[in-house]
Amino acid sequence: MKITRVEAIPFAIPYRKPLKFASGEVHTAEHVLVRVHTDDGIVGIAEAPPRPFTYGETQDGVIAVVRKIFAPQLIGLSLLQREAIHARLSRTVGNPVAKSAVDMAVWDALGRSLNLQVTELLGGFTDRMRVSHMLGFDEPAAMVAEAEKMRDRHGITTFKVKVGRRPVDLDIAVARALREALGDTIELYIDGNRGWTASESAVAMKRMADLNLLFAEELCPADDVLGRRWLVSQLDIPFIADESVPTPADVTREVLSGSATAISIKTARTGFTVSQRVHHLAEGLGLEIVMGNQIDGQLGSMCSVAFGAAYQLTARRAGELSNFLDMSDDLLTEPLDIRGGELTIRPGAGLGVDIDPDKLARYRQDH
Ligand code: MUC
Ligand code: MG
Repeated sequence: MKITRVEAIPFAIPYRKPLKFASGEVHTAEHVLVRVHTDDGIVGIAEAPPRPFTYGETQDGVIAVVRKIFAPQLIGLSLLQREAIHARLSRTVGNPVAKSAVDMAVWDALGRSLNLQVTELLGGFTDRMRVSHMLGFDEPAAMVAEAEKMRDRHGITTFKVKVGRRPVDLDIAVARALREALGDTIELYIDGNRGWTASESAVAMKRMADLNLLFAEELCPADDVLGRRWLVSQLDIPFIADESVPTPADVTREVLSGSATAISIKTARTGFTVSQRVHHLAEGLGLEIVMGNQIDGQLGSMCSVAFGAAYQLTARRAGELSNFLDMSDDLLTEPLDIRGGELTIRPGAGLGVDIDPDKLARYRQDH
């Protein structure tokens, strides 16, 4: 079970429907496939979705740090030495997406070596999660039509609506149109990606008080320290910290200072090893968790559901697992299928999914 090689392969797959939100937009999934090889011929896989507008990482940067720093540090270690692997990755500052993909590929390789599912190794609470779909910026009628399509085709009844950095009347009109068109049976919450100020957020939340929102996420920047505490103290629904809590220390700081009352876990930025720490911390602090989406492809979405299904706390709320549906294609041999509003773990070892070599050859950018 010794690591012999770590590969970082850039690939690009266009979106059929680009996702737009307050902090950026994504037209093409320019991700990195990480493969961890062992001396037994096992190959673990994971994908890194760089988000320069959130964490500063780029596709080129992910490849450089994996090839030049992480690979030489990990070769020769056993897959069972996950804490040693974590300690070596942690010597490098930042680079959360690159570290996470390496970490998750190690877990996938371990599962394949032991013939066990990753979700079983992590916790094995259940084999599925309810799905929440993230709706990017558009006109109200188009966002309602998208939500209805997701409900009718996939049974999805939880929606996260992107708000912020465009006219607040438009954001409120979208949330209102969704509630009116889809009724009280859907769950609805909003994510501002830091696009409003604290006072704009407070006014908008008052105007949406009758919409029965489930959560409000990252409406204003955590760096507006007192403004954010002031906002969170007056809300009567949980305020989710997402990009402001990329590490367990950030969770502790933001929650204990009153800047957040719930958190998003994204395996794309905390892998499995650090996501476990964040989960256990949140449980100890009594926080709700939503499994978030870093605009992941199918492999990344499988990583999210493998983690989310492993614990009661993460499986309780719908996870954001469906934005791969907006991509024109993907790399897996068997596409993921969301049915009855749920995404289920695959029965195979590790993450239970495999890369289609023809698709990888078509979309890889390094030849
Ligand atoms: C989200 O929840 O914020 C947007 C940027 C990113 O990194 O993740 C998405 C979704
Ligand atoms: Mg968010």
